[in-house]
Amino acid sequence: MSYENIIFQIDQGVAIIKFNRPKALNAVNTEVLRELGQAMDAIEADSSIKALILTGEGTKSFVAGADISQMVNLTPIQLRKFSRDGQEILFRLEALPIPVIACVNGFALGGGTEITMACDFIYASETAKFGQPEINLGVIPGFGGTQRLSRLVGKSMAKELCMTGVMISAQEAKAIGLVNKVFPPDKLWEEAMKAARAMATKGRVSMRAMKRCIDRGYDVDLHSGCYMESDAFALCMASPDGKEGMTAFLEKRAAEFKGELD
Ligand code: DAK
Repeated sequence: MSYENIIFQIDQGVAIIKFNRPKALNAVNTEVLRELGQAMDAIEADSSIKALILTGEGTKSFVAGADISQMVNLTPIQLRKFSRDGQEILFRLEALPIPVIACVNGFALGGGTEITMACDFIYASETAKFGQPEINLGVIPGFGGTQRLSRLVGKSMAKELCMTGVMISAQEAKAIGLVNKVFPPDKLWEEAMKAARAMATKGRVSMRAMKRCIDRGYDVDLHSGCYMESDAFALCMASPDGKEGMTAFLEKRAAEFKGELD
């Protein structure tokens, strides 16, 4: 499979997707969405991939939003498709059974911030900037921004960011709970890889169950979420990985997870 607008690599079980339109600060157009879909197909089909990192090519930008020069020429029907395709890709990203880190090396604006919020967590460079500036263009976020931001940082903070359209620094994004960790630019990639590699050694069955419980449980009441957790916990215990993890502990050795999903 060939890619022109993203770079897709696999490094010892860690998949890497780099947005690769540096001249347009990695703005997302319909081609980027199509290639992301292809990369997602490849990740879903390869059980040796245990973690994914998303980042931007170059030093200036993660993704500076949807490509305004393309969007401005789309008809309302094409725009609805663009928005639904973007939302669909982000649902797929969110539902991957592996951990996904957004490694934000610069601007993450509009669609850029929306992509980071569909990842499991965000590591950012000290130089990164986040924001939902769509209001400055006379539109609103179209890839789930009005929905995911309020769930992550609360309704009033989401309203302030979307209604003012201001950019915030990585440190501010960390203070409101959008970003997990902030690193100097030259340490960001190393730290993201370190976290991805550490998670890649964990059991695939428990990682998938954990992610589903946290994501699906977040949208239901506490009792329903806890029932979901009990079922998933019992399934993990019954799985070969669960047995291996417990046995390895009792035998004082490192666990060797096979990651059989069924
Ligand atoms: N789209 C297209 N090109 C972009 C771009 C973008 N979002 N952002 C930057 N570029 C291009 C610039 O046009 C420029 O191209 P050239 O002039 O060199 O050809 C090049 O990247 C470098 O940008 P600047 O010269 O502007 O660089 P600066 O360092 O001066 O400024 C900046 C960097 C990130 C502050 C600035 O470029 C900027 O404000 N960019 C726009 C950021 C933005 O507004 N992002 C949100 C886009 S709207 C929907 C679906 C989706 C969405 C909405 C609705 N539906 C279908 C309903 C999502 C919307 C968005 O994401």
